[in-house]
Amino acid sequence: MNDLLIQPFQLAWATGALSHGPLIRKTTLLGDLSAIFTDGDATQLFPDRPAYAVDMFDTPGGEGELYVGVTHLYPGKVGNEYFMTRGHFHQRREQGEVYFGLQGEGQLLMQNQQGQAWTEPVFAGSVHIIPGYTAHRLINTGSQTLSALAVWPSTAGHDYTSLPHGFALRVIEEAGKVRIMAVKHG
Ligand code: PAN
Ligand code: ZN
Repeated sequence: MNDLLIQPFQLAWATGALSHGPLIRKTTLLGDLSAIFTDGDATQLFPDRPAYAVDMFDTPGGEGELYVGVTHLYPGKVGNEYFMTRGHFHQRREQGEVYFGLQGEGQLLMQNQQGQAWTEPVFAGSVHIIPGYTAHRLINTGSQTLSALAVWPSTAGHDYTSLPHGFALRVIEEAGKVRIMAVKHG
């Protein structure tokens, strides 16, 4: 076999489009996210509107293996709160992840197990090292799609239930500006 004919997986850095590999796409609708927004009821006005899509290469999992995926988080707000991903700890808490900003602008919100939360701006070319034991969520504060590449251990798993009070910071629009605010009880 001629190795030169084998195409590697490909990522279009400017858009986050993945190609040349078996792909899985998971779309999350606004209607699935009522629990995470302050004005959760407002998500039910447009329950079928896609909030974000995650494309990932359908590669084998297992101990020591990595998954590669791109999140496309669409622009929008629920009330004054920007569209965001559900956010999670990894089931295997010690396992970290790396995010790379590709297009758009937003924030990566992180929170440790002691409840301390912080954000990093996400933009084309930004690199984010998410430590182990740290929950993470993307927020789109711009008017374009926010796309970020992620690489994480395939055994990490996603735990969506261990932030019963949510994250301790919220990202809202106030007087036309992005504001990151602390919330009581997270
Ligand atoms: C990402 C996230 C993706 C969607 O691939 O899974 O951004 O966010 P939620 O999983 O919180 O809905 C990742 O962090 N993987 O581990
Ligand atoms: Zn993750």
